[in-house]
Amino acid sequence: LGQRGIMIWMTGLSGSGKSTLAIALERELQRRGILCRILDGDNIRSGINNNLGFSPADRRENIRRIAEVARLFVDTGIVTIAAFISPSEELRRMAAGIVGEADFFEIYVNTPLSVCEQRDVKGLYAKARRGEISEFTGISAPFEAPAAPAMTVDTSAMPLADSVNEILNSILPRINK
Ligand code: GGZ
Repeated sequence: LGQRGIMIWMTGLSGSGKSTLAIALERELQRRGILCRILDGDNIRSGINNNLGFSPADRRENIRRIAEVARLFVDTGIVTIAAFISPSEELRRMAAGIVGEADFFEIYVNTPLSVCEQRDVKGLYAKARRGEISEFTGISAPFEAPAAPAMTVDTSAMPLADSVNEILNSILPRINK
């Protein structure tokens, strides 16, 4: 395998664009022949973590298992892209500790809450405002901004392709052997 593994950890609110960014980044990596894997709610919360909800304890266990699985991928040499809210510095430091700080590239998808709420792709913000979903991040549960992310992107202020290019410029030198 002519590549090194790295963890690209996207953190941000629901609707901030983490998954969209992850998919666009995956496409560009695949175009360059780089083996990569996205971990997101669609393949983790529906499977290995289908017994977990959104209490602080469940979010912690969610992130812990994701980081343990990610470490296996990264150690295999795979560029591993995680797209989870991971709402606190403590959770993200735990993930970095499990994966390995040296391999952990943290991206803060800093799309304003107002924009995420306007997008409301799945109608979850409206439900949270009506009190139909409890502990909803940004509404009734906290989101703590990263203290020192490797990169910050705002999907409402910059074209997606520009964000992807910026990420690629930072990570390609660390991937190519
Ligand atoms: C936050 C919730 C909640 C609550 C369901 N709070 O936009 P989505 O729908 O697809 O992404 C959100 C996803 C968040 O799961 P994560 O595993 O990323 O969260 S964490 O890292 O905090 O464990 C949202 C949906 O699940 N969702 N209920 N109460 N997001």
